[in-house]
Amino acid sequence: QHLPALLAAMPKAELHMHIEGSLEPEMIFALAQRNGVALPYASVDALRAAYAFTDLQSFLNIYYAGASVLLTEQDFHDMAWAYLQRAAADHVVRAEIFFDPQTHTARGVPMATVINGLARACDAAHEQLGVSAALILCFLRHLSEDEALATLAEALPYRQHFIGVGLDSSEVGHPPEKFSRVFAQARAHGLHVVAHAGEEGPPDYIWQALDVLHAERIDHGVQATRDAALMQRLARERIPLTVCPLSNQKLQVFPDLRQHPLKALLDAGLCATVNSDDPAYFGGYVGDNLQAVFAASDMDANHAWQLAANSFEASFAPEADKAVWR
Ligand code: ES4
Ligand code: ZN
Repeated sequence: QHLPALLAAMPKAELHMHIEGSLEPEMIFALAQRNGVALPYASVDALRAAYAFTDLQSFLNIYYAGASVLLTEQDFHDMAWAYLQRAAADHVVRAEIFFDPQTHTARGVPMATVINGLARACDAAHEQLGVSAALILCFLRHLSEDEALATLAEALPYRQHFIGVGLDSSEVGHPPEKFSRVFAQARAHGLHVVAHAGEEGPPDYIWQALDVLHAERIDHGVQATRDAALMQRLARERIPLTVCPLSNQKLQVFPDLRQHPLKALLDAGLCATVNSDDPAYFGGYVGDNLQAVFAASDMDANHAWQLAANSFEASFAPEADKAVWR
C-alpha cells in the first residue's frame, strides 16, 4: 500500500534508457506516415504483437526497424520530448539518455539532425518540466572500432550537447576491449564513459569494461552475481550498476522477476539503480520497473530509499544539483 506510493512519488534519476527504445508503436506509425516510410507491419497491433523476444538479438532486430522512421530534427525532438514528459510524470528529476547515432547516420541522416533534435528536447525539458536531461552517445558494438572512431569524430563538433559515451547493441562476441582506443579518445575529450556489460555476456566483460575502458558505470551488470571477486570490487569501489528489471524479464535474462538479483545486489552493498532501458518495448517506464521488481520480491522502504539515493550518487549531474536532490 505505502510502498507503491513511495516508489511512484520519490524523486529519482534515470540513467539507462535508449531514446530510440521510447518510440511507442503509435509514434512509429505516425512518423512512418509523416515521412512516407514503409513499415513491414500492417498495423500498430501487428507491430506490438511482434514484441515477443527470446533474447537480446531478437529485440534489437525489431528495435532497429522501428528507428528507421526517424528522419528529421523534429522527429528526434518529438521522440525525446514524449519520453521526457513521461519521465516527469514518474518524478524523474534527472535523465541521462542514450542515443545510437550510427543507426541513423548509416541511413543518411546527418549527425547534426540527430543531436540538435535531441538536445532541443533536453533544453525544453529543463525549462518547461524541471527535468535535468543530458545525452550519452553510444557506439554500436556489433560494428567495428574504426566505425566508432569515425562516429566520435563526426560528433565532436557537437561536443557541448553530450556528456559521455557508452557501448550498446549485441554483447556476446563483442567484448569491451574491442573499443579500447575509441574510449581512450573519448576520455581525453573529457567525456564520461559507461558501457553495457554483463547483460547476456560473462563477468569477464565487466572486468574489461572497468580495466580496459575505465567505465564509470556498468549498464546492466547483472551477471556480476556469478563472480564473487567482482561483486566485492563493485561494492568496495561503489561502481554503479544501471539495472533494468523489465528488460531482463522480457529478454529472458531473468524470465521470472522473482529470480531477479536486484535485492541481492543492494544487500551486498552495490550501488544498483533501477531504469527502463527501452520502455516502449519492455512493458513500462521507470516507475513500472520499480513497481514490478518490488511486487516480485520482499524489498522494503529502505531498499526504495537506497535506490533513489543510488540513482543520484551514480548520476553525472553537477554536484550542486545532486546535493539538492539527495
Ligand atoms: C539495448 Cl537492452 C539493450 N541491450 C544492448 N543494447 C541495447 N540497445 C538498446 N537496447
Ligand atoms: Zn541498455
